[in-house]
Amino acid sequence: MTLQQRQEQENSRTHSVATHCPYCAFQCGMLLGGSPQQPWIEGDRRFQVNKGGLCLKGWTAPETLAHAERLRTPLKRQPDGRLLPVSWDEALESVVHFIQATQQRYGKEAVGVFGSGALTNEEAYLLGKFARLALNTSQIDYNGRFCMSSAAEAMNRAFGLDRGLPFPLEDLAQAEVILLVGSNIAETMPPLMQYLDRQQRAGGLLITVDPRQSLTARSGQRHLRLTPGSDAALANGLLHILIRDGLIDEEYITRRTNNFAAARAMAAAYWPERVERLTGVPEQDLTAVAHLLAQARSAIILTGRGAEQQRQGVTNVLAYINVALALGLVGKPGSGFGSLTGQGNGQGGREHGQKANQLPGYRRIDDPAARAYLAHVWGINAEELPGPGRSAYEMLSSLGTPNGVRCLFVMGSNLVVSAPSALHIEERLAALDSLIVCDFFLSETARLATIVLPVTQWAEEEGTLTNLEGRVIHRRRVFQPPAGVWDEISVLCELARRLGKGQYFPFRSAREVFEELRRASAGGLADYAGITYEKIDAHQGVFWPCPSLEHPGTPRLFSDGFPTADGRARFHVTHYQGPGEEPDQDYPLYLSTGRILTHYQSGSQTRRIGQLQALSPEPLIEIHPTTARVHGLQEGDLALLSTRRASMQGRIKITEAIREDTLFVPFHWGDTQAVNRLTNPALDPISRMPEFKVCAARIERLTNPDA
Ligand SMILES: Nc1nc2c(c(=O)[nH]1)N[C@H]1C(S)=C(S)[C@@H](COP(=O)(O)OP(=O)(O)OC[C@H]3O[C@@H](n4cnc5c(=O)[nH]c(N)nc54)[C@H](O)[C@@H]3O)O[C@H]1N2
Ligand SMILES: Nc1nc2c(c(=O)[nH]1)N[C@H]1C(S)=C(S)[C@@H](COP(=O)(O)OP(=O)(O)OC[C@H]3O[C@@H](n4cnc5c(=O)[nH]c(N)nc54)[C@H](O)[C@@H]3O)O[C@H]1N2
Ligand code: SF4
Ligand SMILES: [Mo]
Repeated sequence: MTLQQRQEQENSRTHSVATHCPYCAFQCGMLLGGSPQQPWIEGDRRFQVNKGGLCLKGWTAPETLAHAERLRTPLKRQPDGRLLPVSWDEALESVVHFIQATQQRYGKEAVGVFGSGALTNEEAYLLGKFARLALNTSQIDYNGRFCMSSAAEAMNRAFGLDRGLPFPLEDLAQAEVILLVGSNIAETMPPLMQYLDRQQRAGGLLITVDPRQSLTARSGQRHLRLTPGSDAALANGLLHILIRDGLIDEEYITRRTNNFAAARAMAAAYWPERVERLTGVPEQDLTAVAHLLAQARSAIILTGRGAEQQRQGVTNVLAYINVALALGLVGKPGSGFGSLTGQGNGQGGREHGQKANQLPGYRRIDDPAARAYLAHVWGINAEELPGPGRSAYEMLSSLGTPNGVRCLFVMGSNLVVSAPSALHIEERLAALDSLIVCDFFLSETARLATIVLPVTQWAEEEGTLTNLEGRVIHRRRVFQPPAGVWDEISVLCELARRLGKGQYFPFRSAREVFEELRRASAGGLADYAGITYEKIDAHQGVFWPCPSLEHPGTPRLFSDGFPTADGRARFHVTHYQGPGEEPDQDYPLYLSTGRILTHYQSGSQTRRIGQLQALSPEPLIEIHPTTARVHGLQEGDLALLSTRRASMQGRIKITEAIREDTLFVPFHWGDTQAVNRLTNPALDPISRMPEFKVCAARIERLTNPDA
């Protein structure tokens, strides 16, 4: 390093800004400086959550800022089919024209909005308001439906409130036993592992439940390698053993819960031999885990997408909550139940009104009092507010149909890669009158758009996000956005103005939107009324609910009661149903999907980062050695993977860590490498979550890859 280079680096360091990572819900604090072309980045040691740690995705995140493929001008589909640059004025005028033409012909509801857990609280709030007030449509939902909806519904039903972790992360380090269900933290939130490491160094036990002995499972003391889709049976089996062996907390159950009798009667049918047959988990392992949980002075049960992204995702989560309640864990320090939120703002993004059934502050759109309150804040009549709309997959399936959405506005999702049965979704998108996509890259979805609007990225805009603990944090702006790019707040306000609704969208900054969000959420379950940017900065974030400026925020929930009608938590009857598709002669294996360390979600960002792409250039199909042998497959072979819906090509990765009856494929790739062309869109009846985690599949060697 020359002297000049060293001096420049020192300059960057001293002029760096504390901000947060663009990706997952752990929202690591980072110091970012230099320039978009030559960024300087370091983990923020002063931020209590990650304590300086970053994963490889965080370290390389600044590369997206000055990326050569960055969109810098709006694009418009030409009569000859090409997407060509146009001015902002022409693009916005076209968007307004498309919206109005569709609404005049087919009614207000023919315009739909698809939002994202990647948006800041301010953007998510404004997008919900834009749909209801500027577009007058009920048709809005978001990609979090594919992520947190099962856990959210289950926690709402059992506890009366959904905050992914109802306790601070610090509690994880204090727990004697952690039961981690269907989550691979070591690859999906690596800096979170420091809490589990501390827990284990202090003598604590980590027990994992996963069909794969994942990187995370390997770091724990016990692993239950269950059959995909059998979580409810496993949890009911644990409850059965706890009751049988007299290990439940009778006093807690009587004092703090209701409906236990129904759960007890249900659990009677899950005797361990039966559970062993359903889950493949040996009876003695199940018994040992039940006893370890019961003997611990403090224990935490956590679920991730493994148990939640199923046709019975809500039931699965409720079944694990039953276990936590029977042990009296919920509301005790160092103990409890939680679900690990996924997207950067997966928590805040589900609180402020971009869900089909929701108004800001985690209010229900079908609740007359909530409607009256929001109408008052927004200065309209409650009758003008649309009712509940369709959930994500149902809206996407309706595209271009007679009563469906015909003009779709997408902000922050690459849904042709990430929605289930993706070929069907592609067909539906093609049937639209118009598709408008706001993104900073030409994602697989943006490639299909009528209009593409280029927007700012994380480090170029200010806003708040709510991390997996319910801690509201401040993402600061570090760099000027490139010329030609608008931030989402300006896009929404300008569109509203051109649609004749400008009086409701007078915002000039994220802070101004946040001021209205505070009022809109006041009195709701997710109450942000007492949170300000200054307070966040002074305290490394503020936990909601925070109803007043004097209020310190609420790191720990449920210590003295539950926000339910009777103040008690509720047990549920959680019978095991099995997955929507079981293996059969034609499709003899289970296929499960998920994530690997190097890529984020649909890969639209991380597949553009050289280092990450070089580490994982293509999807690998994980298969057990015995199964590989039976199918004549060797490491590195190209294989054809098929389900009842479609086929894809992928390379074989042989691993002892997976069950013999199961294959695992990450969903980070598009087009012919998209595993979502294969997945089953069967939906959970309550959360409308698709069954990403289980379907029936067949695998064969590809002798002629080009055919
Ligand atoms: N590297 C990386 N990190 C990410 C993301 C990313 O895309 N890449 N995305 C972020 C987001 S939005 C999310 S939602 C989180 C998700 O984070 P995780 O939930 O940790 O991730 P997944 O890989 O989807 O699933 C976790 C595990 O579920 C297991 N599983 C599969 N089927 C079953 C089953 O039937 N039962 C049980 N118990 N387990 C099963 C899989 O084998 C897998 O190991 O990650 C966040 N972090
Ligand atoms: N098979 C299978 N499918 C899955 C899952 C699975 O486990 N298996 N997991 C599901 C889960 S948990 C999730 S969360 C979804 C996520 O899937 P997607 O909704 O596709 O999420 P991303 O890949 O993050 O897509 C975000 C897109 O928006 C852009 N973007 C990022 N940030 C912003 C922003 O702030 N503003 C705007 N305007 N654009 C932005 C990115 O460039 C990218 O093109 O996938 C789901 N799909
Ligand atoms: S763990 Fe999540 S927030 Fe932290 S650096 Fe990695 S992707 Fe970013
Ligand atoms: Mo997610």
